[in-house]
Amino acid sequence: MYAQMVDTGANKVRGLEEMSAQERAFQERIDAGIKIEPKDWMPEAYRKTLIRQISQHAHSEIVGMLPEGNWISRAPSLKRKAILLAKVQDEAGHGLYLYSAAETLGVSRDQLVDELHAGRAKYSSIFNYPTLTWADIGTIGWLVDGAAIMNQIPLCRCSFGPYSRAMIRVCKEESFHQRQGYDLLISLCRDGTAEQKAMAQDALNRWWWPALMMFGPSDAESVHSAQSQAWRIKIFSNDELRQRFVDQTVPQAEYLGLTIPDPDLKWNAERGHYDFGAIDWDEFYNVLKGNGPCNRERLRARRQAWEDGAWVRDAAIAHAEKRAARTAQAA
Ligand code: FAQ
Repeated sequence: MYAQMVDTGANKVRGLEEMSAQERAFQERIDAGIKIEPKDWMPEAYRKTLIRQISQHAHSEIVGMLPEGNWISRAPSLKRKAILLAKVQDEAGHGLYLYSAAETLGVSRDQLVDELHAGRAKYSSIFNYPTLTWADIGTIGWLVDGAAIMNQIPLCRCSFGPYSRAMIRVCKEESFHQRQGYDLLISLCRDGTAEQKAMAQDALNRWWWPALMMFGPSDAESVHSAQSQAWRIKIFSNDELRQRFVDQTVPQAEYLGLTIPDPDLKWNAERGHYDFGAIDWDEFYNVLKGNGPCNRERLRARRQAWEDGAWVRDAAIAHAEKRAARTAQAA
């Protein structure tokens, strides 16, 4: 596939004949489906691309705890509270696997977290929107985790071993998250009152378009897709995954009796896919620049959590040092 010169996005990818012998051998390994492990030789740009994507992904999981964490104390029953607590805790775990996967590439978690707190690192645009009602919690599980799974199942087959292995467990947990969100919406829409259904519709109206933006810019605008696909860091393009997500989600909305807020949405029998309306890319880029409804609040909350946790880190280091000294004395 590589020799045909991949050109699926805004950037171009070098052909095999333009590469050094070492780069060519590396590319041929990837084309043969052999995983790259941390100690293997890799082009510097491959390493940097992975650190960029994996760390953005890790930050998304950690910042992504905030919108849902907002509702833990207000969940309407003990059962829903326990489910939500477990979900938010899972997201923390995902962040930690991902920081660990990034660390195998020679960068430290502290460096990555510093970048986030300095406002220099990206995380998913979706987490800059507010959770205004309880229906938002169901909608996040259904749409946000649904989009995350659509994007992450292929990543289980990506070329970098530690990332692909982390994704297997993450995807299993994300499936549970998606189901719990949909289950919550079934309670509101099929078993609930007219008011509860209206609350779910309002949540869908607000989250639909930001969920579609999670997949990133259109293929024509995507800066990294062509090279990342050639390296099998990405298996499918942003638009391919977005289309799959729309196709999968429309029947789920119909089952709930909810209307997707897109007048241009319609089944295209010729393509075998749903056509959908234009995404407001100005909104997307504005959120990326830090001007979304909650960007500032999210960063403030993360910095505060980091500062409040300093005593835990200090205690853990003091304990480790004491143990090491005791072991050295005994030896
Ligand atoms: N938000 O050239 P591309 C979750 C940036 S996890 C912010 O297409 P690429 C679980 C992109 O970084 C959700 N920035 O880039 C959960 C790049 O900027 P850069 C996160 C975005 O990397 C659920 C620039 O635009 N998932 O939800 C976004 O090839 C519930 C150009 O874009 C992952 O991170 C965006 N939406 O493709 C947690 C999955 N889209 O670096 C809690 C792994 C694009 O040049 C609760 N990541 N950008 O400054 C990926 O698959 C890819 O990185 C994409 C972007 C597809 C996100």
